[in-house]
Amino acid sequence: MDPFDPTPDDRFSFGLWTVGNTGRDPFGEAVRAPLAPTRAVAKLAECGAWGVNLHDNDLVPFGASAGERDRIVREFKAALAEHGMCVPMATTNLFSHPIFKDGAFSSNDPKVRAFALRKTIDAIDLGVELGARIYVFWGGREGTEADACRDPRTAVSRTRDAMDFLCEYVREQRYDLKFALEAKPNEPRSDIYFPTTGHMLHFISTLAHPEMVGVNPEVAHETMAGLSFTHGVAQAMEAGKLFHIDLNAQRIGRYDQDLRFGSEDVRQAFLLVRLLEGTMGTPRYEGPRHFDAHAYRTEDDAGVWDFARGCMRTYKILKARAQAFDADPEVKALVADQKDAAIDPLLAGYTREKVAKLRALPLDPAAIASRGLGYERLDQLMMEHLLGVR
Ligand code: DIG
Ligand code: MN
Ligand code: MN
Repeated sequence: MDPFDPTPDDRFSFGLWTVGNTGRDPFGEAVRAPLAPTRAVAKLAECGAWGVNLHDNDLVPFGASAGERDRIVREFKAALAEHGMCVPMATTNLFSHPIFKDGAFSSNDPKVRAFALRKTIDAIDLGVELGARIYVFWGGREGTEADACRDPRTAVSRTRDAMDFLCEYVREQRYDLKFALEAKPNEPRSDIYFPTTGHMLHFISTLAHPEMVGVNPEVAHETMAGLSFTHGVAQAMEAGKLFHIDLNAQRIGRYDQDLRFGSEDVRQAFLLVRLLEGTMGTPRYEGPRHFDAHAYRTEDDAGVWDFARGCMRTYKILKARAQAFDADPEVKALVADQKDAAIDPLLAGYTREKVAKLRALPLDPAAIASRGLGYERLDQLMMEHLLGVR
């Protein structure tokens, strides 16, 4: 067996909309035929994926009758059972239909906000019926071009009202479901509210049930904002709020490319996998490894599955490289925690005595500053592990 072949233990998942992306873009029509959800399940299972995610309308067309919905769900469940696939995450499409052209929860029109709430409640029911335990909110249309249209504080308060309402719905239904909020700075709106994972982490702290809500950071979105994705994910992990993650690749300064995982900034992809897999001996991320990405527009159907296999294979190669890197004795020596029995106790847990001791410490700034840190050697070692020569 190829060590980089995916297994269900890797918990790799894809959205129906990812492998089902038909290649339509603002400048061209679809280049691939639509992919039936049941075929997506079969093909993803064949590739070695563990789970498949969906927006409500990826599976049940907008406006479908109740009978049509039940038939589609029955067929989809049969495909999941036949291929041993699960549905780890579900979400609502609150961005495609023109009704959402000025947002959903933050819209100025109460009828739009009501429609968005109702659509989300129905989509939550669908996700739970399919076994989802995580529910993502991506507010792709929650934003502005003409910023004078509303006080941005109103957008925040309307979104909080909606999230608190939906948390209460999940509690009353006794659903075993957590919410994960996904940030993006812009596109399709000129500015999107809650533009980064950091904004989301604060927003969660203002909710009625913050314990039910975490984040779903995406590589491309934080990169579009010019931020370190790994640092944002680390802060979410440290706060116990990394409930889900959208893995892909992105070149800074461009539209949301949603490229195959690891296909752009390999160093950052390596450092992200090292963080998620805890190869430093630190706590690892236990949630789904979800690829929110799609194949190049140049690709045919076969290319779509090359894309899916490439996402998972690159993740597993980087995991093996990170394991080797953190097992390297020279690396261990360079990143080892510096311990100082006299100073460490003074650095947390304020007391007046500690102030006096800090003031009495014989610290020589010039001598301390003169120490080299060996980061050039460390980073070269990382490059050599990455390039497979060590
Ligand atoms: C875009 O990055 C968003 C939508 O694809 C979806 O709502 C969410 C789920 O991962 N990501
Ligand atoms: Mn994206
Ligand atoms: Mn995403």
